[in-house]
Amino acid sequence: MIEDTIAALATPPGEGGIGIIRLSGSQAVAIAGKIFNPRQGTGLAACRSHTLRLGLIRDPGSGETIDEVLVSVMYGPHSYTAEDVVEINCHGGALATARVLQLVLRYGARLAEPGEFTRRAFLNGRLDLAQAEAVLEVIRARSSQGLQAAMAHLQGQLSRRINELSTSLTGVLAAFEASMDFPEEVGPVDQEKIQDLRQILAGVEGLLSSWEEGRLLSEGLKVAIVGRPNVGKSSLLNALLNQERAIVSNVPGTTRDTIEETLQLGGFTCRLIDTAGLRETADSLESIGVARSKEAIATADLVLMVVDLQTGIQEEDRRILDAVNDKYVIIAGNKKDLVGANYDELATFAGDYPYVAISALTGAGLDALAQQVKELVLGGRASRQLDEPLITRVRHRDALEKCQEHLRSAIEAWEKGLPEDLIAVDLWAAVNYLGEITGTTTREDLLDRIFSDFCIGK
Ligand SMILES: Nc1nc2c(ncn2[C@@H]2O[C@H](COP(=O)(O)OP(=O)(O)OP(=O)(O)O)[C@@H](O)[C@H]2O)c(=O)[nH]1
Ligand SMILES: [Mg+2]
Repeated sequence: MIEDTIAALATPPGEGGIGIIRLSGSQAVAIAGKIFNPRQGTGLAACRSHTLRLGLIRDPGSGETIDEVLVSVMYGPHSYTAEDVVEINCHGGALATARVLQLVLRYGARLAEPGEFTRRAFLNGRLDLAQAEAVLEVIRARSSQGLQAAMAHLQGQLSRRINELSTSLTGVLAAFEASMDFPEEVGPVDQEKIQDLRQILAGVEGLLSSWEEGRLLSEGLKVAIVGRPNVGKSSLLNALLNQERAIVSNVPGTTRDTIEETLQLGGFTCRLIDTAGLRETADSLESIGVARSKEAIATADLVLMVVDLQTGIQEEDRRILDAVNDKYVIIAGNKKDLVGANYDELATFAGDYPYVAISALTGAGLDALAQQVKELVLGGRASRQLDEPLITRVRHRDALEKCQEHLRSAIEAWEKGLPEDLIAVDLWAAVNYLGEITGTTTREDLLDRIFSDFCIGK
């Protein structure tokens, strides 16, 4: 049981429209009641759950009025932490909120540690660990796709899948335990169970296969805009940003250094990198730029290759495409405003790569480009989006990989006819790794690490 009552500023510090002091614990209502003077009616203790009261916060020692506030009371277990929660909504001044916080600390609350409210929600069983982590994911989401995945996690989509796998695995394990404990009565483990194990393994592998997409969602996509000089790379960056960020000129070799900006493309957070036009050059500054372009290409998740529809495809374009062929590539035929609507040459050049005709000048085709980014990253898995969970955290991937190893080794041991107790050891380990994800088998130090990433007050 958690004994003490914690408190913290739950809104960002500084000036704001509102500043909230949040309390959680068995004494939350009593402590807030000591400093709160209702405008009308009875004190906080008589307040119904999930209602608001208007009143003044007064320092009982000096009698000084600190702020006029709205106080909400949410009795456990129907609250964020599953404990009694009080939120004091102050006028958003830095000093007033600090004074209110001081008062609740003086009257018996303890300052909360980072993530402690959410940690309590986990410890009280209102959220499992994957859901608690999803709270942070929701807060930090920087793209609509990322937010969608985070909300699915928060609502337990991943946890349900993990629990299903874990339940099946526990069933197999129980069969082994029974066979080991009562060999006479039960006999050897049924061959059908290895089929179950293979299915569980396939489930774990399915989750792992979503990591690539999940990683791109959580970390953002690094997109390099590459192409010959003067094809309109910087113009494209500016057009996507809606801002004159990079210098544009009709002199080939304008961009000498890489320029990086973050923006949303197709629902993904992208770090867009404009690079120096790629060509053989004797200019030493320009050749440094070209080297940097190559570096940007090497570390990019996606290459946006720009070609010039007006000049048409040239030998240099083919060389560049050859150099980027191990990446996700989208070919953008730029300056479509200058040519007719015949894109045969572009299509032939693109071959199997997706392509789109655009104009950085008029903005034509940019929506289609964003759509292609989305399709390419989702890799035709758009249907997965809604019902299949996505792995977005390194911690979850690591646990799943460990689980996968032990499952494989258990299946292998079985096929070799090795003893049951040996197989059971692997199965136990596999179950435990699944449990680490949802927090059923998680150690204290791991919890410390996870929740220290949160801000105070969450
Ligand atoms: N008509 C037309 N002109 C464009 C378009 N995009 C770019 N341009 C022009 O093409 C020229 C080169 O554009 P930049 O964006 O500087 O080309 P870049 O690929 O960044 O060139 P470097 O930095 O030299 O490699 C400029 O004069 C632009 O105004 C377009 O869609 N239509
Ligand atoms: Mg440029």
